[in-house]
This record gives sequence, C-alpha cells and structure tokens, in this order.
Amino acid sequence: MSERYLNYIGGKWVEPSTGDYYENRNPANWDEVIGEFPRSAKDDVDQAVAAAKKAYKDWRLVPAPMRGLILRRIGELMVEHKEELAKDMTREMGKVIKETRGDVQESIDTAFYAEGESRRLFAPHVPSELPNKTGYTMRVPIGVAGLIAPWNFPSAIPAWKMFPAIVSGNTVVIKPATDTPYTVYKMVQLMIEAGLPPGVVNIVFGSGTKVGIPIVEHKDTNVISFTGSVDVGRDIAERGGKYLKKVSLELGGKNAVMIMDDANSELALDGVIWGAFGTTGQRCTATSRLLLHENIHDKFLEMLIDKVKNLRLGDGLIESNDVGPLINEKQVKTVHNYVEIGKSEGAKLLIGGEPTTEGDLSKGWFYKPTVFSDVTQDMRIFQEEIFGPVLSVVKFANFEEGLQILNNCEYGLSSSIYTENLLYAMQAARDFETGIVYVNAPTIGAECHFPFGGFKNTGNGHREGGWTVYEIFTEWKTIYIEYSGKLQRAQIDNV
Ligand code: UN1
Repeated sequence: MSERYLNYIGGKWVEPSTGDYYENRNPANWDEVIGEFPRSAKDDVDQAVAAAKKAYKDWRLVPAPMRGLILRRIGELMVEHKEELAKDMTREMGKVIKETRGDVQESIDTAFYAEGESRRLFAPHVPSELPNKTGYTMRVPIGVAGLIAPWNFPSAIPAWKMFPAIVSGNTVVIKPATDTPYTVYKMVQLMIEAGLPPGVVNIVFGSGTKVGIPIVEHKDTNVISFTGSVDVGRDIAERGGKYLKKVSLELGGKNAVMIMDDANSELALDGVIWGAFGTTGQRCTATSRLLLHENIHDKFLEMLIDKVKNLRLGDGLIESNDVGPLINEKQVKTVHNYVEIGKSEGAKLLIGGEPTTEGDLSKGWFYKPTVFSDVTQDMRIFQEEIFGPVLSVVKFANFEEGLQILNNCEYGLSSSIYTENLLYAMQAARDFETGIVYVNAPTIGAECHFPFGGFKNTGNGHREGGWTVYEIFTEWKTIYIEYSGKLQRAQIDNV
C-alpha cells in the first residue's frame, strides 16, 4: 500500500475527520501512486482555522524581522532540498525537470525576498494639519489567511501566498490543489523544520467544494487568496463578499504574442515555443494566441511548425524531454474538446490536435503540441482559456490592427511584442491591456519581486508578488497623536 499523508493542524499531523483518502498519481505514468492524501471536510477546516486563530495571538506580536529570519531559514532549507523537491514535483505534476527546478527556485526567491521585506514594511509618517499633533501609519496583519492553491505551480504559487502572509504576521490555512498535494506537504515539513511555531501554518487537503468553500465561508478567515479559474474565482468573490472579506483572485489568461515584420525572427520563435509549450501550456501566462504581421506570416509559420515537430514529449524526469503530460485525464478531454471546436469553427489545424499514447507515452496524459492558423476573433479558440498546448495564430496588417486584436479579450494577464522598433515597443507597453507586458521576450517568466496579476477577468485588482502582495496581507492603520494638551478640531480650528 502506498504511503498515507495527513493534514497538519495546530502543529500536529492529524487524520481527516472523514477517515477518507484519495490517490495522487503521476500524470506521466498513471500506474505510479505518489501517495494517499486526505479527503477532508468542513470539520477539519474548522479545526485548522481555530488553530490558526489561536496561534495568531502570539505570532502577530513577533517582530517582523524575526519572522523574516524564519523565512530565510525556509529558503535555505529549500535550497538544500531543491533537487529532491523538483523531482517529486515532476512526478506529481508532470512538467519537465528544468521547469520544476525553476518552480522551486521561484519559491526560494520568494522566501528570501520576504525576509528582506520583513525589515522594510514601510509606512509613511505624514504631517498633521494642526499644530502639536502628528499622524503616522502602520501596517498590521489581518488575522487568519485562507489560501487556495492551483496545481500548475505546485511550489511557487503556495510560496507566493504563504510566505508574505506569514511574514506580515498572519497565520494561514492552506488547501493545496488535489492534483499536487505532495509538494505543499514537503514545503510545510521544511517550514516546520525552519522553526515556525505550531498553528502558524496549517494544511487541509481535499476538494474545492468540501474544503475550499468552508475556508472561504468560515467567519474567522479574514483574507482569502485564490489562484484558479474565472468561474471558481467569481463564486469565491461572491461568497467572500457576503462576509465583506478581502478576497484576492488571480484567474485566467489568454495571452498573446504579437510579432512585427521587423522582429528578430529566431528570437521570437524561441520565445513563442517556450511561451506556448512550456509547462505543456498549463500556465496562466502561457502564450495561447500568436499574432503575426502579414509580411512574415507564412515564413514564420513554416519555421514554427518545423520547431514544433521536433519537440520531445515524454516523462519530465528525462532531462532531454521538452514537454511533459497534461495534469489529468479531464484536462486531456478539455483540451481535445477545444481542438474539435477549433476545427468546427473553421480554423486550420497545422500540427498536433490529438492525445498520444505512442511508445513510452502509453501510461500518461500526453497531448501533441498543436497549432491552428486562420483563426479569427470570433472563434472560441481565440477567446477562451484552454490551459493546454494549443496555439491559435492570427494574421494582422499593421500595428493598430494587431493592437486591436490583442486587446480583444476578456482576460488581461500577460502579453508580448517582438519588434526592433522603439516606437512600437513603447506603445505596446502603454496600450496592451494586460498587467504584464514583455518586449522581445515571451509571455511567461515573471520574477518574484515584481507585481503579478492582470486586468479585466484575470483578477479583482490585487497583485501578488513583489511589494504589492504585502497590500493583500496587511491592513492599514492610522494613528493620530495630539500633544497640544487641548481639544483641536480638524477642518474647523485651523481655517
Ligand atoms: C501562473 O501560471 O499562474 O511568469 C504563474 C510565469 C511564472 C508564474 C506563472 N513565473 O510564467
């Protein structure tokens, strides 16, 4: 029998109240069971939130730089365990080993950045309008943070949420994605080893309905952070709204690369391949629309298809493979359904377009890298997030038309322009309606110390990453101190 893993609540590994577990399997080899994880329920959430609430009383009073030292230790332990974490992540999530190393590295960077930020949670001191009176501000933690993580970045996204939440003085209850519980389990082990007191971090494994919703609706979770689909994000915002909770959402993307006719085409080609087929297209930031200037359209497509043909699909643990499997069978069906939709809408399938079980791939959820040309703006494969290795190509005649096509989208996460022309680059930076714009680089590859998030349906205005994530996990407080020894009335006595 495979190993069983438990929830972590109030400093103890505990069985779920349901006594029920599910198997976590390797998407590249369905026969391999990584472990059995709890199918928890509301009772477990209640216990975890109670433990977090209790721990918050002391944790909020630990000086932020001291909390930061623990974050540094967490980062150091992750450096020591980087290779092992990456290998296990590839086994449970599928993406190739160089990418899982990057995923762990993003968490390490986030830990070290959090340590730095712990010594500079700046808050302005501003002059008062009255004499012998002053006003200053401070940032305080919010309380218990409910964190709901996706499976595509099994380490980095939990780190983006947990580390700033903790360093700011909150305690957390995290629900890892059901497809990638093991990575968070291992991270939390290291966080305990680094010296986090009991109750500061709690994990409850299980589904969105049985665990996620109770976290959002619990009266004692004060801030919620979720990364996932628009539909679930909307539901969470509505539920959180009823309790007037702070809810931070990072939702989908339908990211486009626009290639002008003056671009360095080899550079653009490498960027498009990496952006579209890295992580098997399962990034919020993945390139899923390619806009090609009509002067280079045919030639670039030829070069692109040649490269796509040579991408090696397979088990991500084999260093020479380029593209791993999709996360699960359901995702294969979703991706394939979109391919069928694309064909029926009249787009031209140039390569791929089907799952594959050839040779070594027989036990995994592999899908061939797929490219459609002749895509038009009204097509669903142009508008909707697919979250798989499917690239939709559209032709445009000039910068203005390309810009209109790029912005014709309900999402606004990431975008990119390839050009050698400064005027186009600067206009793209200003006019692309996305939270992240790249010039001469693909749509993926955000760094942990910059704000991350997007416009439109990509989110609800918050930004994870960088210094802005500390806005999510802290509350502002304003303190007025009167030292005139008399009643002074603002707006009245000083005019
Ligand atoms: C995501 O896909 O949700 O910029 C996160 C990138 C990564 C993070 C992606 N650093 O592609």
